[in-house]
Amino acid sequence: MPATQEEIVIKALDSFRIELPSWGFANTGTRFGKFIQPGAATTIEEKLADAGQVHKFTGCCPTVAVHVLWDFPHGVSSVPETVQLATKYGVRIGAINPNVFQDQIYKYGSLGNPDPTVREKALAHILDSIQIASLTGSRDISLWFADGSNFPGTANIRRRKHWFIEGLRAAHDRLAEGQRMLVEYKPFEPAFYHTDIADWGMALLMARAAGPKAKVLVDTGHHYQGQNIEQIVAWLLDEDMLGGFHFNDRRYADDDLTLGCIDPYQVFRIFHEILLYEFETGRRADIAYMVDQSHNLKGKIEEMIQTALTAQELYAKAALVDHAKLLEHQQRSELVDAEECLKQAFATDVRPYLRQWRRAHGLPEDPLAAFRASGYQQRIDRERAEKNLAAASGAYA
Ligand code: AFD
Ligand code: MN
Ligand code: MN
Repeated sequence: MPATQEEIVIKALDSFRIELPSWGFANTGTRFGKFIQPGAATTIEEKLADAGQVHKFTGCCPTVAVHVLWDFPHGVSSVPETVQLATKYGVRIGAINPNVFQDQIYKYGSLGNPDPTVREKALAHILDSIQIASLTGSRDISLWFADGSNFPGTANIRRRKHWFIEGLRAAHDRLAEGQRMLVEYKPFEPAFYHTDIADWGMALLMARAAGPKAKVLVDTGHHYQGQNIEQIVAWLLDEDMLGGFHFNDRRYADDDLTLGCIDPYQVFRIFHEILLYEFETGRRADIAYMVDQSHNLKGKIEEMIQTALTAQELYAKAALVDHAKLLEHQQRSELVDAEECLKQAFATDVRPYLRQWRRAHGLPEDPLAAFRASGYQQRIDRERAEKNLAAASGAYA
């Protein structure tokens, strides 16, 4: 007896989890300024409390990615308290994100800096982050580098490639058993002439050179217009080199908008390639689904709830593709029938099944409405307004 649509979706949702970024709850902005929100989180405790709300109402966000400089103000010594705070708010610490892009010493790069003392400092920070990961029980260290240059002729691209491989290898060799290093790529910004790890090919080569515990991290906003992201995903899956995602949506560049707000069909196609890989190989893709968004204008917790619910909905739709039928149509180049396998699944209204899953897990059928009714946002707006508005006056100083 074939599984019903509801059974397929429920099974997919039971295994789908997406990790929240601590930085998504804090005041963020663009290089043109920040719009401060009264209830924004300003401490790691507040970030974990807010993330705990998203998980409480959605049931699919049990872990929180943290940023070492921003979330561990006292470095390694603040780890035990942070781990306790995560437990207090019903979440766990997830990926550890080193920060080798905002200190003044990184003006000309971190692992790619021509000054060996800066490269050493960047490596030391990454090694500290690996130690933090061991203390928090995190599996992944997510490495993003802003390194690059703004003007032709000012950086030796090949030498920087070698410095990066040297630094990544040294870091890789200090990974504990079970830990992974996720190498993220980005075509441009903040560097506007060349970025040292600019595309999936460079990240793949860097990860391969670093060692077997290194994989590629695909940030959906880190691609040129028109790039076929799901093709990159299919290649990395086939090479067993896809470590995970930083999900967001974009209209033009690394806009860090709400997942699915611009192109939900692309997210569906990414999930489809992963689920087709699992169907064809019989292997579970060991992928970290993570959010990486800047919630500059919407309410931060509301936007995070929107993101989690959209991710669940698109993953559920992708789970409804009839893979056996699709493979047959592909084999016979029956183009319309093959395409219809995807379009039928994408067009399926899975919201009744999502509501069923939530009921079965004691969750509100409408998580956003339930959060709004909880009064949590009004409370934190009152409690945090003074320090945030003080920050607002400072933001324009
Ligand atoms: C910025 C970068 C990159 C990185 C993130 C968290 O573009 O996506 O992963 O900050 O450090 O969005
Ligand atoms: Mn990212
Ligand atoms: Mn980004």
